Amino acid sequence: MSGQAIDTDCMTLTRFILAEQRKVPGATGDLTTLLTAIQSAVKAISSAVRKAGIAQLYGMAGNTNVQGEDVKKLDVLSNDLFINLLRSSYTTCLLVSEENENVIEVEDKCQGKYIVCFDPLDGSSNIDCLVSIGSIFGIYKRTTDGAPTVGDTLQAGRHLVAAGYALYGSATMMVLSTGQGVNGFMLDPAIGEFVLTDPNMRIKPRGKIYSLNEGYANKWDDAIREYVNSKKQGPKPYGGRYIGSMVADVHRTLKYGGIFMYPATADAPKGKLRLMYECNPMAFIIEQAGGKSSNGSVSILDIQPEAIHQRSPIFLGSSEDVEEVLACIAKHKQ
Ligand code: P6P
Repeated sequence: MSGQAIDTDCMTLTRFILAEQRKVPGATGDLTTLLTAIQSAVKAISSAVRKAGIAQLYGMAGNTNVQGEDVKKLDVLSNDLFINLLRSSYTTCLLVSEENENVIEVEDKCQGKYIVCFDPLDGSSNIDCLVSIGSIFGIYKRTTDGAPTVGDTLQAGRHLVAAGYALYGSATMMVLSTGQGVNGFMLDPAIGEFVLTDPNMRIKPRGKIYSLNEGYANKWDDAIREYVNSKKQGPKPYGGRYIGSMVADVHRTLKYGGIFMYPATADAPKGKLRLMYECNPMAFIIEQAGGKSSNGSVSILDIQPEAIHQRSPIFLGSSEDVEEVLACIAKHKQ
């Protein structure tokens, strides 16, 4: 019979998460349920992201489909999917979304012990030119009793229970860590499952790529300008790569090595990227893969959050590359 052979024993994300749970004595299975809910949201977003291009192809009006029904913007749809699937997993009590000004409190009857911070569709401004975009999430466990409050969400990244991202690129990929290393899963549309394709992902100690928006060069401080300039010197200068979609830039950094940066600028003294649902989850993943993260002074994961939408400068990637830019920053502070 022709056609693609089906692996009758493939390691799906669902199977992997369950196997991880079995390694934890006394595990209730709530994290498994929660990660499965996130997986379902990502599958639905992946389908919508890919259909959006087709919708444009058939010239559908911006906000209505052929039935004249209102079509939600992709970032609104993605946010609704995350919120509804997380709520209905009975494992969460508070949600922090890039799309919502305030913390979302899950109704009593659906409450569980986890807190999820997420950017449901990061880089969505890139969708019309078909540049890869992604979803980013970080999971904490509540540490207090009684009614959950916004204070429960303000936990440093060091306390993350799990974090990961989905990349809607040439394929749809989920990269996940529950604190025992990093694993990558590719969505196989033939079976509708994420399949383990990148076990135990590790980042090189040093790469050959630097990644930041050089359009702001006149807004950088001297240390960044000196570091970036140094990467262009010598017989083997680094390559410059910048997609402008954090998930795509960080995934390339994880796969190929090098450094991703969104430093403070004169216009954005705290940088642009958000600590709780962009910087922390990505720093968790990179550090779990053997890399390094920093805000220029300390590991991203050691920053004590004060507000759910606060921003942070970020340097992320191969440990030797991050250490090099930090040495440059330290030199300029003397
Ligand atoms: P800039 C996308 O809008 C985003 O939030 C991240 O995905 C990306 O890394 C960054 O902003 C790009 O920002 O200022 O370089 O366009």
